[in-house]
Amino acid sequence: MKKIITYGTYDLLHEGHINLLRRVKELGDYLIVGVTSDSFDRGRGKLNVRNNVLERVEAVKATGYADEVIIEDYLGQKIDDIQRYDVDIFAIGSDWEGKFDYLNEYCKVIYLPRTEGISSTMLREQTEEVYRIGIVGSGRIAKRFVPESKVVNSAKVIAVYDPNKESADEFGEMFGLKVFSDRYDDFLSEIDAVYVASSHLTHYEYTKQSLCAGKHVLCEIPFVLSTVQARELYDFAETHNLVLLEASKTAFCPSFNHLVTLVKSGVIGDVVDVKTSLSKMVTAPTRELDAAQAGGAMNEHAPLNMMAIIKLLGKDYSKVDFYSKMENDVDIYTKVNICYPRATASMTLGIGVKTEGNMVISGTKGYVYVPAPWWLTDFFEIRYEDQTKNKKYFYSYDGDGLRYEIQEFMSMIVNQRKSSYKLRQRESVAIAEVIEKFNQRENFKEI
Ligand code: C2G
Repeated sequence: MKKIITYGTYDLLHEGHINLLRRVKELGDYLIVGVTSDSFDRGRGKLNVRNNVLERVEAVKATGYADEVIIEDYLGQKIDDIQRYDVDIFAIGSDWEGKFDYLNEYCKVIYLPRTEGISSTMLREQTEEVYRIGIVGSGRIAKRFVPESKVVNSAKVIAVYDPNKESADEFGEMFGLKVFSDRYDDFLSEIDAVYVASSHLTHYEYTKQSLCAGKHVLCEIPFVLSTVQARELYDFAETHNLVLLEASKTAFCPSFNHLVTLVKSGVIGDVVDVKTSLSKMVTAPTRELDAAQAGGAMNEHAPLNMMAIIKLLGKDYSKVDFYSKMENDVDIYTKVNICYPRATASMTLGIGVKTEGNMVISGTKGYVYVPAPWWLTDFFEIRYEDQTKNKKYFYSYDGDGLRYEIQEFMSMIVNQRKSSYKLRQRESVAIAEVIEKFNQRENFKEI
């Protein structure tokens, strides 16, 4: 029996795919089709695939050409599959001409002519709705947003708003955007969605005004500094059918998502402690050191660290204590101890004290070590008493990493999903709650 294998994403299955599968099948007696997993596609930069892996597998099966469908989940798998399934021929479309010659060592490699004039990319573009995005703020983080948005389908940044006209003009010039610096309503009237990347204390107002004008909002961290405000904004978005998402970038990053699912599935037993730290030194004058602009290590760094703790231990902590080193009314260092009924957690945050920015998740069977900078997760290791069982996980963290949160935001808009399991509204409210407790100096001690 002659066995053939072929691979693909098969997004929005079309005539080109069907022609290829038919011709591939004709090469032998038994056809195995490898369909890429969602995470494998994300890992190789395909962020815009429309159908999920189950839909794509079903579509391939429905062609009737595949005798077996398998999932392609890692680089190098083709070599394993060819040997494991004792494959005679590897066949793929001519757009890959030459790229898989290295498989000749294991089986015959055949490139079949591709069907001209049709592709998944073309179909995605034809059916794609483009959402016009306006950015509020023109600082450091806003500058990273524009290039990152370019790799996400449906997202088109067209305008910037900043009351500081000079800064807005410079930003607009740099990225070819329409510039607004006084009338916020005029800015809103030109766009469908807003990315709020202005200074902390302005987040609530800009988000509220944008939602009131019927615009979806992606808001930078810290989202807002009060629970009441957070709930009010989420409730408003919900009742008005709008997407509101906190831009907690690590929460949307594939490697961090994988870490959470591994821990949740019990690889280190019951989680008993989560320890995170993040320090970024700043020098005056800067808003991070200005109490009037809600500066400080907590407001700056608690959102990402608290997000990680909540994703791992939940939002129902029983007690939280803060220990801070203060300078001019701003915490340049804060240690936060969080008690859960059956676990503990801590965050060590600094803007004027330097520390190692790693994360350690301790469990009854082992622990996860994520080296600094844990929030740009591209590697972690699961470690056990018996070190031979340790396992290392490597990922790529593409660009500045904002593409993952932009992709989630756009996917929520396009698919009319109001909530993201990667960061639930109630989790975002719980983050605001901890920050609020600190700002109200609850269980607070100066050191
Ligand atoms: N194809 C074709 N004609 C088209 C479009 C695609 O013959 N007009 C072929 C491709 O050459 C490929 C298969 O259909 O053999 C699947 O294409 P995609 O879904 O685009 O998958 P791809 O990204 O090429 O994945 O490990 C994955 C593989 O490397 C290929």
